[in-house]
Order: sequence, then C-alpha cells, then structure tokens
Amino acid sequence: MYAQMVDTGAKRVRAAEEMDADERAFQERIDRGVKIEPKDFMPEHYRKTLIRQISQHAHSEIVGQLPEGNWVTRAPTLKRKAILLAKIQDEAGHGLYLYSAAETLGISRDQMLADLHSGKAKYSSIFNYPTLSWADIGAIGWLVDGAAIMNQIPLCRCSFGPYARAMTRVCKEESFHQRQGYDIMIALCRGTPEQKAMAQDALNRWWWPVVMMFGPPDEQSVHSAQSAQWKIKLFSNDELRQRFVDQTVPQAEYLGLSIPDQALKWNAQRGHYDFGQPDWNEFFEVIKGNGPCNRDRLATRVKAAADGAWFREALVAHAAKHQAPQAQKAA
Ligand code: BYC
Repeated sequence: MYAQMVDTGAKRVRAAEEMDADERAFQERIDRGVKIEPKDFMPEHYRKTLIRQISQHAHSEIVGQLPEGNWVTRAPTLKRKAILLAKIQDEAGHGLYLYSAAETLGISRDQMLADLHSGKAKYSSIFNYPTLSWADIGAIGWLVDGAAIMNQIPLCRCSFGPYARAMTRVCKEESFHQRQGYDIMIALCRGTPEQKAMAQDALNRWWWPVVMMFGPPDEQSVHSAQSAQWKIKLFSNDELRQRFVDQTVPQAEYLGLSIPDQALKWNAQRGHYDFGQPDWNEFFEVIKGNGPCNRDRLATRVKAAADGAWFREALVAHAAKHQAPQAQKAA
C-alpha cells in the first residue's frame, strides 16, 4: 500500500541515500512502527506537515459547527435539538484536542487562529455549503461524519503520537454523530412523501461535495507521497473515496434514496462500485475561498474571536491571580 502510494504520488519522495544520518534513523523508526513523540527528533518538514494538517483539521471541527448551528433553534423536536446541541459541542471538543496536539509541535493556538482568520490556513471544503433544510442535518451526520470517520480511523494509527491518540477519541464520538444523522434520514424516509423528497434533495446537494472531501485525485495530490512515506497518511485520497462509496451505496438503498451519479455501478470484477468524478474545478474554487459560504463562514469566526477576546483576557487574568500563590509555595 505504502509503496504503491509513493509511486503514484504527484511528488517524488527522498530515497534513503539522499537523507542525512538523523533523517535516515527517523525514517527507520517510522518504518518499524515506532510512534514519534513531540520531544523526539523530527525533520523540519515532518513538523511543518503535521502542523498544516492537524491545524487545518482543528479548524474544520470548529468551522464545522456553523452549518449545523444554523438549525439548533429550528430542530423539529426537543429531543432532536438536545442531540444536535450535544453533537455540535462534541465538535468544539474535537477542535480542542486537535489544537492541543498541534501545540506540542511548537506553534501557538493564537498563531493557528490568526492563520485561519487571514485565510492562510484551510479548513474542509465541505463546510462552505449551506444547510437549507432540516434534512441537511441528517445528510451531514450520515455523509459528512461518515466520510470523516473513513478518513480518521487510519489516522488513529498515524506516526505522530499526540495526533493518533486524539483521533482515537474523536472517532468514537464521530460514530455517534454518523448514527444520529442516519437516524434523521430514516425518520424522514419513513415519513410523508414531502419528507422523503426533502431527504432526497439533501442527498442530491451533499453527495458530490462529500465525495470531494477526501481531497484531490491521487495524481493531483501534492502532499500524499511524502505523507505516506512518513505514515501520516496510510491510505490515498482515492482509496478512501472508493471505500466511502462502497460503504454508503447500500445505506442509501436501505433508505430508498438514489445517489445522484449516472455512472454509479457495481463492478463485480473489481469488487467495488464504479462511480463518476465530481466537478474538480468546483473543489479547487472552494478551497481557494470561492465556495458558496466561504466568506460568511470566515466572517463569523473572525467576529466570534473578536467578541470573545474580553473573556479570554479575563480567564488569563483570573488564572494568573489564582496560580500565583501556588507557584510561590512551590518555589
Ligand atoms: N478541503 O495534497 P493533498 C470533520 C487541500 S471533517 C479543503 O491531497 P493532504 C468534521 C490540502 O490541504 C474534515 N482543503 O493534501 C465532520 C492541500 O492544500 P495545502 C476534516 C483540502 O493534506 C463533521 C491541497 O488541497 N478532516 O472533521 O495530503 C463535523 C492538496 O491536497 C481538502 C481532516 O482534516 C478539502 N476537502 O490530504 C465537523 C482530516 N482536501 O494544505 C467536523 C485530516 C485537500 O497545501 N486531513 N485539501 O494548502 C487529511 O487527512 C488530509 O489533510 C486531506 C488532504 C485528506 C484532507
């Protein structure tokens, strides 16, 4: 798997003879499956790659709260509202574990947030689409969390210890999120014809953006080869995309919904579904900041950070006041 990814990645990776002694020893530890911890030696590019990926992952969790937050006040029942609130709070928790994991690599949380707010750091393309109906909340849980789990289960085995450990807990919570989304879809599909039509409409709008979530096709993926060599990525973007399609088609059939892809067809020879390609131009536009909700999402985050500044300052002042006597005692 790993060798195959190194061959198909858009960029070549360094061979052992091109590495210096430290890098070679580092690569050997990775190859033996040893976890890398924050104080261990690591090449600067490994550290930067992890900061990029983990911080973008953290930003996705936090920005990912916004499309769902849109429906908290309009959830159809008290029970659905309580469940949705709990899910959105879990996403904040995931962001916190991930920011903490990235901080162990020597970047501050303030810096990561500044990079998000300036548009330098990305977050997942999927959160730049609007949630137009309650069925979208079902579709997000079912499809978006389903895709997130597919991508994140392998990350529990990635080479960087703090990231792998954070992912273990995140994945447990994501499974609950996926089930709650599917439960909403089941309720709508067993409901009135209008409710079933809402579910179908949500699937039609979310399908292709979810297929894009796994990242560009392997031959256009810039980082895959190097990340595979370092066991940050254990499966390629296209491999995970295929697994997601294979897993999701029977779930859609159970709901009685059709996936909006004319090319979707079981291929008995491959033992997988064949499927069509999303509009990759749309994907690249969205990650450049030109999706339907990019400006809105970023403006909301920037405003929230500015509105909460006084509270963060108060917390720091409070902590300084109450920790000072203890610190003096310890000295
Ligand atoms: N959106 O070389 P590539 C969730 C960027 S959901 C935006 O293949 P890499 C949640 C990529 O960053 C999701 N940008 O990159 C669910 C790179 O640009 P930069 C969060 C994307 O890193 C429900 C460029 O395209 N999950 O958690 O090897 C509710 C070239 O791509 C996307 C994660 O972040 C995209 N979809 O592979 C709430 C999982 N795809 O950085 C929350 C961790 C690609 O050079 N991340 N790009 O400017 C990963 O596994 C990998 O980073 C990716 C991309 C598979 C996403």
